[in-house]
Amino acid sequence: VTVTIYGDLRSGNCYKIHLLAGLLGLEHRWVAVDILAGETRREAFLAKNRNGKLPLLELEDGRCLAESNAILNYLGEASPLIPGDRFLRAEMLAWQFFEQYSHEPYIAVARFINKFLGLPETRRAEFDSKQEGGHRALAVMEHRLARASWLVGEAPTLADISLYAYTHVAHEGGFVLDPYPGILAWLGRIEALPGFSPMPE
Ligand SMILES: N[C@@H](CCC(=O)N[C@@H](CS)C(=O)NCC(=O)O)C(=O)O
Repeated sequence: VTVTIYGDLRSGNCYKIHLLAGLLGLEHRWVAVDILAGETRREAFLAKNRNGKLPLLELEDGRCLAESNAILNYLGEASPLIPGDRFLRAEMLAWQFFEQYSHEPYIAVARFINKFLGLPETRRAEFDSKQEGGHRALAVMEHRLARASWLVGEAPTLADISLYAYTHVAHEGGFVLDPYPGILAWLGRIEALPGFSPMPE
C-alpha cells in the first residue's frame, strides 16, 4: 500500500508531482484521470476533491490533498529539495506562490488554449492577453537565473520543480524562450538531475 496520485500528465500541475516522485524515487500509485473527457467533473472524483481539479494526492488512510504545490511540500518533506534554513524555505514558498499567481495563469492558460483547444478564433483575444503577463513572469525568473544556478540558494528546491513544469513547455503557449538564456541554461540543469523524468508527449 502506498500513496495514490490522481493526475493527467498533459497538465504541468500534475507533471510537477511526477517529476518530484522520480527525483526522490518515491513509491506511489498513479491513477490517470482524463480532464478533456470530463472525468474531473464526475461525482466519483468530486467526492475526493470538491474543487474538481487535478492533481490530487490520496493517502493510505483516505485523506486527500489538493493543490500541486501543497502536494510537493507534503511529499518533499525532509528531502534535500526543501531547505532547512527558515528564510530559504520561505523564499522557496514565495516562488511557488509566484508560480500560481504570476506565471501559471498566463503561460499555462495560453498553452491550454493553443495546444489543447487549437487556438480557436473565439479564444484568440484571451490568448493574446496572456502574452504580456507571461513574459513579465519569465523576465522575473531570468533576472534571478542570469546570476544564479537555482531559484533559491545554491541547490535545487521545490521552487525549481514548480516553475520547470510550465516553463519548459512555454513555447506551446506562444512564448519563445530565446531572449531568456538564463532560463534555458536552468532548464538544462534540471533535465540533468539524477532521476529526472520528462513530461510524456
Ligand atoms: N492551483 C491548482 C490548479 C489545478 C488545476 O487548474 N488543474 C487543472 C489542470 S492543470 C484541472 O484539473 N482542470 C480540470 C477541471 O477544471 O475540470 C494546482 O496547482 O493544483
